[in-house]
Amino acid sequence: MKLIEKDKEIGDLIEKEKERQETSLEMIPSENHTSSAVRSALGSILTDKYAEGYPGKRYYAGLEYYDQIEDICRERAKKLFNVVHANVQPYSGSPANQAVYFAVLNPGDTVMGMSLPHGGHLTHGWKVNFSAKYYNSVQYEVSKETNLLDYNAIQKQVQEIKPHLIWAGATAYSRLFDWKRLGEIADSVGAYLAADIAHIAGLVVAGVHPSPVPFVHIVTTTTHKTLRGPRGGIIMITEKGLAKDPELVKKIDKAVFPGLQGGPHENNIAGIAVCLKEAGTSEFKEYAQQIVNNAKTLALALIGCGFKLVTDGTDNHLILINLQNKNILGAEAQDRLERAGITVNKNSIPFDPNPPFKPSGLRLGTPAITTRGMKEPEMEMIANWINEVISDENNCQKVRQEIKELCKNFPLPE
Ligand code: DSN
Repeated sequence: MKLIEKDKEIGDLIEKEKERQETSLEMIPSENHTSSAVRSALGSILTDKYAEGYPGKRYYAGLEYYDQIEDICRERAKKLFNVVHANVQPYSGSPANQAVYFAVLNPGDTVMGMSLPHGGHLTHGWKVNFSAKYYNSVQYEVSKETNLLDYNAIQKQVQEIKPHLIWAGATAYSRLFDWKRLGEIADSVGAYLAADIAHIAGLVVAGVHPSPVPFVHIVTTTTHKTLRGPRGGIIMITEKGLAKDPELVKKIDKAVFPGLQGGPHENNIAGIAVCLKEAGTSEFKEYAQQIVNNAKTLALALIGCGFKLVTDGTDNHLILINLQNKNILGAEAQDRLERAGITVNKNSIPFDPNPPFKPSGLRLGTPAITTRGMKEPEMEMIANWINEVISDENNCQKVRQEIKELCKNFPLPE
C-alpha cells in the first residue's frame, strides 16, 4: 500500500516537500539530492534489525547479509579514500567526531580547531559544544587581512599550546587546505591531526580538492554533502595514523561501539555503500569538477553584481557573501531568497560585528544544483536573480516564477 493511502497526513507533506524541492534551487552548500538507488537502500527492510558489534562479531543473530553489506561498505570507503581502515557506523558527522575525541583523548586534554565563526565546526572545540565543555579547547582563526588560514600563525599557536589533537576542516571556508603544512605543524608537537572533510569529501575522491590522507592520522566525513549519499558518518584511519598509533583502529572502533553508540543503522550503511560505488565512477568525477566550475562562475558573476565575497572567491563548492555593503543582514537576505525559490543560509563572516543568529553573511553552494545538471549559463542567471532579490524585495515573486520555469528543465534525480 502506498504511504499516502496509509498515512495521508505524512504522505501529503512528503509530496509537498518533493514539489518544493522540484520547483526551487537548493543552494545550502552542505545539502544535495540523492539518487533513487541510494534512497532504495535507505528505505529497505534493512531498517528492521539490530546489528550491535561489527561484521563477524555481532551481539545479535540473523546478520549474515548485514555483515556482507557492512564489509562491502568498509572496503569501498578504504579503496575510494585510500585509507587502511574505515568505520562506517557513526550516525552522522558530529557523532563521528565525538568518537575521535573518545578514542584519542582523556577529558581535559587540549584540542585545537578552527573557530566556528571563522568557518570551523561546532565539534572542533566551539565553546557551547561537548568538545569545549569536556576538553580544553583553544581555537585558531583566519587572518584579519585576508580571511585565509595563516599557517605561520597556526604554527606559532600550536608551538605555544602543544595540543593533543588538532582538527582541520571547515563548514564555511571557500579555499583549499594545505594538508602538508598542517601535517608538519601537528608532527612538530606530536599531536594527532584529524581532517574533517565533511564538506569536501566528494571533491576529494574526485581529485578536484587535494586529499589530506598522506598527511593526517584520522579523516572524518559525513556522507550526505558533496559525497551525495544518505545522512551518515565515516571515520577513517590513514597509514600515517597507524604508524603513529598501532592501536588506533581498535581505539576508534571501540569508541564508536560500545563507547558511544548502540545498534548501527544498517539501511543507512547500505545507502552509503551505494553512494560510494557511485562516487567511484567517471561520471562522479565530472560532476565534482562541475561543482567547482559552477561555484567559480557564480562567484565571479556575484562579484560582477557588486557583491563582496569572503576571500574574494572560491576554490571549492561554496561561497560566503559578506553583505555589509548591501545594507541587509543574512537573515533578511535568506528569507527573501527563500520566498524567491533560492534556499541558502545566513552565516557568520570572520570577525563579524553581529551575533551568530543575526550574522552579516550568506553561505551558498553548488552541489545540489549541479546534481540537477545546471552549468555555467544557469550560474549567471542565478547571480542576477540573487542580485535582483537582495536589491529589491518586490522582485521576489517575479524571480519565483522565473525559477519555477528554469527548474522544469532540470528535474531531480530519479
Ligand atoms: N550542518 C553542517 C553544515 O551545514 O555545514 C555542518 O555540520
